[in-house]
Amino acid sequence: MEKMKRSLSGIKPTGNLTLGNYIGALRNFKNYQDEYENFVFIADLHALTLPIDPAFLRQNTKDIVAFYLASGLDKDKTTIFLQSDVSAHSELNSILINYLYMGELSRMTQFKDKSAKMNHEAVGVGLFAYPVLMTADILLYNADVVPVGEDQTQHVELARDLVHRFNARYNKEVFVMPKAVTPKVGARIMSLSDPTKKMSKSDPKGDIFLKDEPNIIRKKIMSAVTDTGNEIIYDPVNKPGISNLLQIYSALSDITLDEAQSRFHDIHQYGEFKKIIADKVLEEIVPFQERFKEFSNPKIINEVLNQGKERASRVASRTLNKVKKTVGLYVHE
Ligand code: ATP
Ligand code: LTN
Repeated sequence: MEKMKRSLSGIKPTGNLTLGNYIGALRNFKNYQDEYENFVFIADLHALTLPIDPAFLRQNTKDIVAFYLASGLDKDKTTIFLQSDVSAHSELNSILINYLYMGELSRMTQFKDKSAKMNHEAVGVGLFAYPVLMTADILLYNADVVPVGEDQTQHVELARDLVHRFNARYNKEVFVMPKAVTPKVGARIMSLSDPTKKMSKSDPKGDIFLKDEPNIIRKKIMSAVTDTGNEIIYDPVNKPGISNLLQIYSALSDITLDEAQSRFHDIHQYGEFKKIIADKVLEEIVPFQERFKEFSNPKIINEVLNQGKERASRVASRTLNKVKKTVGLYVHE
């Protein structure tokens, strides 16, 4: 029998999840739980790469577990776990950090964007080495596919470079080559108040949070920045605001941008257009929020994480041992 392919992804608990996280990543994870061995985790160690309040981090972590369950992930089909619960992530990180280069890490867009806002002398080593840990996350599970939003594809490319380098150096296929998979529409949802910037949970600009009350969500959509004119067309350069709303509609309706655009052919008022977008978002998010509330229960969360920890640790320690042996670390019984 052919070996089942593996999928792995994660979200870091740095803040309240946005509609961007939902469309670009979260809602796609469940697509892999029937035909793939699916691993979905909370990248809590990654959340430490910038200063964060401990209580906030803990709350975000619990929320993400409930969000995962609310999105349709089933704990018996998907291994849902906490990165810090599986020590192999940190151990493989300590090994792989020697196989990636300062030059390539300093070219990472996420690092450049985040460190640009800081005093150069005080940029944390963890922020710089972020993609090394992410590479360890992916390679430990021999993931074939990594479903992510567009901003993470560069990190997955780096993981691919490392696989080439590592396998060539030891002349054997130690690691499986991973591939980033982004959604056809909605891989980069923009801010509603500034559609030239990415919607982001740690740098919110009037963005939609998955925990927002429905009336707030509607208000935010109705006051989204739009463009001059009155035509509803997809033109991200000249009409970034309208194009972003079309992306949201198209992704949530599972239709192409062309189809979405043609549905609005006869609408020439942005207010009317925005109302339809708001209805679409609420139609999806309101039931999702209800499920989220049901799953936000410490008993359920602990049970999911305990089961996930056990399954993930088993898979990860196998890979870690293989790597240790490959590089010459002495593995004994
Ligand atoms: P931060 O602001 O802390 O950097 P973030 O909002 O960018 O966080 P991440 O935890 O980095 O979120 O991302 C989780 C997943 O959501 C990733 O797969 C990422 O690509 C995706 N994602 C994040 N923002 C967007 C967006 N605006 N549109 C589509 N996908 C997104
Ligand atoms: N860097 C990712 C979170 C993340 C991740 C991963 C995603 C950490 N490790 C491994 C996919 C695979 C982010 O969303 N910012």
